[in-house]
Amino acid sequence: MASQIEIRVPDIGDFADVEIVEVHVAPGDRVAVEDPLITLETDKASMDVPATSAGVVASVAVEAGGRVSQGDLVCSLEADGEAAEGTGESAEGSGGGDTPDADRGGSDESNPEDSDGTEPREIRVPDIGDFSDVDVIEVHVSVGDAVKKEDPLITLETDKASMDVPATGDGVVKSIAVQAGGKVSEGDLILTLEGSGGSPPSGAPAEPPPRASDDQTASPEAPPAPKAVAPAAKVDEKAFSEAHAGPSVRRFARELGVDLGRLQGSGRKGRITRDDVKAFVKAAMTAGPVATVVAPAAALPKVPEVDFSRFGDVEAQPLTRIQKISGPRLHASWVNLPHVTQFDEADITALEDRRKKLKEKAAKQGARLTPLAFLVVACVNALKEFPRFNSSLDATGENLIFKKYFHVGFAADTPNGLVVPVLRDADKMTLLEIARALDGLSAKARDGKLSPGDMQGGCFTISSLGSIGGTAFTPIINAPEVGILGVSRAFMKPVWVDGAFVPRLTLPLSLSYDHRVIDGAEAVRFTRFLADQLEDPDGLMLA
Ligand code: CAO
Repeated sequence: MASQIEIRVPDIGDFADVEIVEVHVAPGDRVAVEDPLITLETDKASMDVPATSAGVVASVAVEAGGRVSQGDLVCSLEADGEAAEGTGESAEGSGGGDTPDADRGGSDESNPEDSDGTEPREIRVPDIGDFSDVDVIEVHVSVGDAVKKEDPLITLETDKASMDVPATGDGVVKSIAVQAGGKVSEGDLILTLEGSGGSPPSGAPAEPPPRASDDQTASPEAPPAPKAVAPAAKVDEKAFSEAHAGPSVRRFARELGVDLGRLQGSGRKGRITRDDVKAFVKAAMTAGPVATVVAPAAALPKVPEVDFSRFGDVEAQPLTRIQKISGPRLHASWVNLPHVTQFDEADITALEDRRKKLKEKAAKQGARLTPLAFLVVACVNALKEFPRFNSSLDATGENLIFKKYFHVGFAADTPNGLVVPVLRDADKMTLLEIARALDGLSAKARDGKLSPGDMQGGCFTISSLGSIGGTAFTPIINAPEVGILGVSRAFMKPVWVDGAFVPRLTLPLSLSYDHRVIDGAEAVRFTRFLADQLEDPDGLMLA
């Protein structure tokens, strides 16, 4: 039989008037035993008040932002069956072992009165309620660090609460007895402090080291914004422990593999709520435009390691320097950008006639005229016609940056690996200037003499395998560019014209594009435009 019970704030140590930072339930919600009802936060700890009985919430007596003390009504519950034993459901209840004694979150120094400030003082784990063997998730100090009263020394986390153990006085850390990943109980030694902290020993930093949250912006692995990435990516434990969230939200995030350090809270003072975690997971699952270029590779299943020598003779060769650089970039683009490849064909019969006629003349002027030079001109015209192809997503993934310049990169095969030199301001060059620049940069690439500047600033890339062969391929976008044109070998194709097949020289085009930025219809318009350009050499050269 269901019976209505009142759930009240249990014993929360010496605290009174504690802030409610989150209310997790609403009337009508079904809760199970131990489900968090509200989260309280003091300046030292945050804690959940859990349901001590399963049932349906009849009414909620508190709201986020409000304050409560021991015995205050949290909610009434239509409890399933007999009301649970436990005491948290009434004013007399103690709240069982769920409540860290946050007032004592401050650390105990042994005999502080006796200390003259120069004797080493032991700092031990204070009263942490009924908990024992609690996880140390972070140690904030190192030997030699000067700490001030109230500086956090370590962070402890149970499945119900996380709490800092702060220094209760100034001093310099002489030795540390705990480590992250270890477990502690009340009374365990944390560290010894000596001196009053006024002057740290030589070599010691004058200030405590920055916390993880301070140096996030400097870390390429943990950009401050946008915060949404794959939820299963490796969790940055430091950032996780620093995140402003209550125990139940932490537990929820742990269950889903979400790195709280990557979320921005929508709650008061930036607090991360359960809804923030849900929204984060949803964004990651739908791979929306907020997904960032943060490699989720850590979450990918691994390729099995094989000892090839078990099956025959082998020889190991290290990757070249260029391969070591380009490999991760290609991988980053492959896993972060939703690639689609649009195939098309251009009739280049007339263009090839024209090129052959011009080739010798061009050679006399120091230019080797290959189809690639014409492709650069056609691509510049297409980029002008379809400016989204000449754009990039900004770091937030919410804005497109349109480039008003036309720097075209081209993939070059070199003995050391793939490089992409860039033709700057290709729109301001004549066909012969483009041909000469392509040749000059290709020679530099082959000789390994490209400077970093020769490979920067590209807006769009052409990868031409036409001199080698192939019929089509799916090039990987040179991110943060949004498109790349693959070109395969031109071939003779019988085309039905006016009642008869006629041979036409046909150039296969393979355009890969970032589907977050470009729609399929726009992509095929782009390749059609390119084909039209290449099919009209006069127009192309006039342009
Ligand atoms: N179809 C048929 N023939 C083609 C062609 C095509 N699509 N493209 C070029 N050719 C011909 C050229 O016309 C030239 O013949 P002629 O001397 O008779 O004119 C011949 O092939 C050799 O051209 P090339 O390769 O010397 O010059 P290019 O301008 O076509 O290419 C460069 C220059 C640097 C792009 C090329 O040497 C190269 O490195 N290509 C490989 C790019 C690559 O690896 N892409 C893959 C990247 S992803 O892994």
